[in-house]
Parts: sequence; structure tokens; C-alpha cells
Amino acid sequence: LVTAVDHVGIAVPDLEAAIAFHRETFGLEVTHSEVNEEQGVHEAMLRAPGDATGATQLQLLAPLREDSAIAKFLDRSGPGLQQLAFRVTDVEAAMSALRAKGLRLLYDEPRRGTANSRINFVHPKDAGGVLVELVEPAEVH
Ligand code: V0V
Repeated sequence: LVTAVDHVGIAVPDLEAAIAFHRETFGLEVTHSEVNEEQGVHEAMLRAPGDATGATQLQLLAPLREDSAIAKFLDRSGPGLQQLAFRVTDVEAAMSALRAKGLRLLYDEPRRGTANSRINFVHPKDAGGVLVELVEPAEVH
């Protein structure tokens, strides 16, 4: 079902400040950044230099709007770990398998994630208090 830990997501109030912190403190480098209007985030993906392509990344998530999931998380919990994302080869198959086990998925159909991946989330109350994301990466051509 799961082929890798794709990324770990941290909610941050200020994306540029968080990128600078992770670069200067831990030597991480930005591999990608984008705005996802539907998810209400401005995000950056970072990796440790020397890690193979496809290794686990760190995702920094800043809110675009006050009614977004990240703004709500920051209001309630402050900055910190917001999600754990598992990479899967087939997100629909993963959704079906998890639904069959009685877990609630947040969306009926996959939505668009980072770099045109297809994503869904398991409700944190059904995954030990962790917001688990399922990521099917876009095919690389
Ligand atoms: C809320 N709760 C969490 C949580 N967010 N627990 C663990 N981790 C989190 N991140 C708890 C919360 O404290 C409540 O617990 C309970 O869940 C239900 O809270 P709620 O008030 O009913 O729900 P909301 O409005 O806080 O929404 C929570 C969910 C929301 C998870 C439904 O954040 C959501 O839709 N997330 C999925 C989308 C998302 O996170 N997008 C941003 C990343 P108590 O107090 O009842 O015990 S975008 C992204 O990852 C992309 C683009 C990508 O990777 O490709």
C-alpha cells in the first residue's frame, strides 16, 4: 500500500522565514515551491543535500487565507507538525483499502496536491491523532 514516507508537513506563519531557518540551521535546500489555491497554502518542499531523489522531504505550509486548514491549525496549535504523508502508487486503491478498514477519508475523490500529485487525507481521529495524507506522485515524463 505505502511505498515511502513522502513528506512531513509543518505549519508555519511565515514561509520565507521558515525556509531561511531550515536552510541556515539544518542545511536543507528548497526543491520546489508553489501556491495551491484550493488547499489555501503557499508551500515549499525541502530536502537534505545528498539525499537520493525521491527521499522523504520536509513540506513547509503557510496559510493563504484565514479560513484555510493551515490558518485554523496555527490558531489552535501554533506552528508545528501538521501532517504525515505516505506515498502510494494508486491513491484510489489506497482509499478503498482504508475505507474497507473503516477509516474516514476527507475527500470522496482525490484532489490536486504538490507538483500535480493526487492526494487525499485520513481523518486524524482515525489515525491515532495524526493527519495522514496519501500522495500519488504525478508521472515523470
Ligand atoms: C485538526 N485536528 C488535528 C489536525 N487538525 N489533529 C492532528 N493533526 C492535525 N493537523 C484535530 C482537532 O484538534 C480536533 O480534535 C479534530 O481534529 C477535529 O477538528 P475540527 O475542528 O473538526 O476540524 P478542523 O476544522 O480543524 O479540520 C481538521 C481537518 C482539516 C483535518 C479536517 O485540517 C483538513 O481538511 N485538512 C486536510 C487539508 C489540509 O490539511 N491542507 C493543508 C495542507 P479535538 O479538539 O476534537 O480533539 S495542503 C497539502 O498537504 C498539499 C497541497 C500536499 O501535500 O500536496
